[in-house]
Amino acid sequence: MTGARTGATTGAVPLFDDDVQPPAQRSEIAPGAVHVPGWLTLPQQRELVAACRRWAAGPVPIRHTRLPRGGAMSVQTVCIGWHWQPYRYTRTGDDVNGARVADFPDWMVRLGRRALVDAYQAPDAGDGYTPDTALINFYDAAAKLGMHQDKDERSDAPVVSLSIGDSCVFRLGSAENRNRPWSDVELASGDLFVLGGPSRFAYHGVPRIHPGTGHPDTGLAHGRLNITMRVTGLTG
Ligand code: MD3
Ligand code: FE
Repeated sequence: MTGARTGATTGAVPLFDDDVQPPAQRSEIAPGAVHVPGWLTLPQQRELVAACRRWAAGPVPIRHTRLPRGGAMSVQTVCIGWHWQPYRYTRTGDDVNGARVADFPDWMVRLGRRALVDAYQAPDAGDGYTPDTALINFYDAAAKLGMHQDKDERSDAPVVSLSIGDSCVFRLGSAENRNRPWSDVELASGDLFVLGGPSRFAYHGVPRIHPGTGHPDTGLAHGRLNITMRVTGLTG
């Protein structure tokens, strides 16, 4: 454990670079879809919760994303690097307050590369992987995410997902349609999930949260936080 750090996570984050990850049992749910339970240490989870709290406050505050046909998502989302709104990415939160989103930090690029190395068990799996956006979702006890595809990115690079707080049911279907067959996987605090290869454009969703299953030492008293790093394929 590093002793001299303050609460700030801007700049280098020694914790993420120096920590040896605890041994974790990977399982390949579908081709290219790898679940690594318990990948994040508790100090790493705390650090991520603190960073997400700051991003949730601004420059573009966390919100229930409004859908084009009216209505809003039950999940609350804040974005960094690029701002997502259905169904495009922009640099500014045009559906919130118009401000430019926070930069995507280098330490998160390095975390994403390490995630690929560990998920795919190949030392070079992270080479050339440079995620440039993250969608940070917050789920209260009642929030859900319907079956959908992530296809607003102009890249087929993998998505790296990190979960903190309450556990949930994560549903992974096929790339063809939102119906069965699917696999339900329990995602718990600290879990890593990588979606690459043939699974990158699979339908997926979060049909339920298990309230009260998170550990208070993550810094999240209730609810679930999910961070998904992506490559937008956009420039500018
Ligand atoms: C499978 N988030 O933000 S993360 C999303 O837990 C999203 O908040 C969920 O779906 C959540 O779009 C699931 C795991 C995940 C992320 C991206 C995927 C699964 C995926 C892309 C393709 C296939
Ligand atoms: Fe998604």
